[in-house]
Amino acid sequence: VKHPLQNTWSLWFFKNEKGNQWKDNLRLVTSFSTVEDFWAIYNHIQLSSKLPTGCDYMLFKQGIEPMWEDVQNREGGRWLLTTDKKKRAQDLDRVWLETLLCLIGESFDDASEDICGACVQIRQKADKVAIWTTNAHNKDRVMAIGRKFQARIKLAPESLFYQKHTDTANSASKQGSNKSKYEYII
Ligand code: M7G
Repeated sequence: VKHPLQNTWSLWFFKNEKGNQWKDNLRLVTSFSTVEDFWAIYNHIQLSSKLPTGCDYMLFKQGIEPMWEDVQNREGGRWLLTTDKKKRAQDLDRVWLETLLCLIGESFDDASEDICGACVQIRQKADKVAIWTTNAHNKDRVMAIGRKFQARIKLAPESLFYQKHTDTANSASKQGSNKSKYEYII
C-alpha cells in the first residue's frame, strides 16, 4: 500500500524557447499524491544541475498554477535563494531535493497552509531556488517558513530574501532597473 501525502502536487517544467510567450513555454508534467509516486518521478527526471540554462522545475499544490497571476499567488511572494555558480555541482541538487521534501512533508507546521509551491531556475549568472507563499502580509507565517527553509537547507544566512511577486513583476517590466525590493530578509 502506498503512503499518501497530505496534498496532491503538480510538477511543471519550463523550457525557454525564444519567440514564445512565457506561458507557452510552461508544461504540466504530472501530478502525484503518494511518497512512492514522488520518488518514482524524482528518480525518472533529469537532475536540476543537468538541465540546460533557461529551464525551470516547479512543484505546486494541485490547482495552483506556477505563475504570479494565479489567485493564490497574486498577493504572495517568494523566499529566494540565489546559488553560487561555483558551488552548483555540490549544492543545487541537494538544496532542490531538500526543498521538495519540505513541501511534500508539510514541514512548516501551520504555515504549511501558506505554501503554494517552489521553483528551481537554471540561469547563466546564478541559479535560483524559491519557495512561493500565498500572502506576503502574513508576516508570521512567511518568517516561520523562511527560518525553517534556511535551517533545512543549511546555507549561509545572508543569502535568503523574501520578495513580493508584484515587486518581482514590476522590476522585470522596467527595463534597465534591476534594483530588487525585498520585504523580509533572514
Ligand atoms: P524568471 O524566469 O522568473 O527569471 O523571469 P529570470 O529573469 O532569471 O529568467 C523572466 C521573465 O519571465 C519575467 O520577466 C517575465 O517576463 C516572465 N515570467 C516569469 N514568471 C515567474 C512569470 C509569471 O508568473 N507570469 C508571467 N506572466 N510572466 C512570468
